[in-house]
Amino acid sequence: MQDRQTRCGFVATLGRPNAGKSTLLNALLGQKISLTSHKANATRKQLQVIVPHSGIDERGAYDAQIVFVDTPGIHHQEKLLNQYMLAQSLRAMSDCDMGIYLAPASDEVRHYEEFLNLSRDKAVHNRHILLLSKTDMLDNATLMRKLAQYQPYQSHYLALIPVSVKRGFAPNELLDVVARFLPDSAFLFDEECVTTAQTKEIAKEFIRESLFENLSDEIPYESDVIIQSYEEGKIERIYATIIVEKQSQKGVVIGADAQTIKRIGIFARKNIESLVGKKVFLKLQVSVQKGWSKEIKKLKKVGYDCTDMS
Ligand SMILES: Nc1nc2c(ncn2[C@@H]2O[C@H](COP(=O)(O)OP(=O)(O)OP(=O)(O)O)[C@@H](O)[C@H]2O)c(=O)[nH]1
Ligand SMILES: [Mg+2]
Repeated sequence: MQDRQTRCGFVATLGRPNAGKSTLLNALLGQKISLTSHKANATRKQLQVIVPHSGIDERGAYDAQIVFVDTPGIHHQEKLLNQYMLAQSLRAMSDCDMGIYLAPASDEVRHYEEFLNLSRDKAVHNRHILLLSKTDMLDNATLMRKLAQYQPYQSHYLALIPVSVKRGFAPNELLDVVARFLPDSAFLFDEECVTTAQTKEIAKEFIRESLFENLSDEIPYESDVIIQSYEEGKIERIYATIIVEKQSQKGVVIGADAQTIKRIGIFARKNIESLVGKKVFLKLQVSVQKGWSKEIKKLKKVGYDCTDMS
């Protein structure tokens, strides 16, 4: 009997803000690891999610380890943090073996053209699956017209797949297609490993997600989270600081009778508890750090290292 092949590779998940990248990765893994939000620009740095998959195709029977790299939405803004976010996406385009570009079904095709231009000299340029996402938002006839509009670009993409993560999503069908293009390689990670991120980093992201969920206007964009300490034990004890730009924002985050910060804490704690499978004690405080996102040195303290942005 022939040995099963092993395949392993890095797959950048790319697209404009709010395209559904992080939601897709959570659905492929079957577990929430990446923060998601109805507000755009939620993901700020790369996150690796490792999905095992086995199958059989024209190359033979295989066991695969697919390392999906979640990235911030591709957008252009002058602020240093936004430049860092774009650099994270560009780096994934260069470093990964292949990509998945998510184009929401309601998007205009010109955005895909912009991606092709941006990725011109990158590894994923002609090595990506074009995923038409959020197809549940269109009727069938419109979806067919949309698919036809992407046909002229077929020399650039490996496959064109319509997907709705919210309705009738079949992860294995997409994983089969991804695995077909993965390099032959031994596994790079332990088989039980689902992410290269530390639990502490994911906890930070879940608290940030709660800021996006519970606060409006500019505050989610002008705030971030620093985990001061993460103590493992029968109960995980997490002490974290929410940093904001202005004194007035601190008041909003805390809220009347501290009701808002309580809500933020409960929402985040539930997600962290599901992740670690244990009770979590989460203590949040708020600190005003004016200009925290405007200087390289300050951003580094919050976890965004801009020193070698490409
Ligand atoms: N209707 C519909 N909504 C979806 C689908 N997939 C994701 N969404 C929603 O789209 C919004 C954005 O999802 P995210 O996964 O955070 O998008 P993202 O591309 O990671 O966004 P950024 O990190 O900001 O770039 C959320 O409100 C999701 O619930 C889908 O298949 N159908
Ligand atoms: Mg995201």
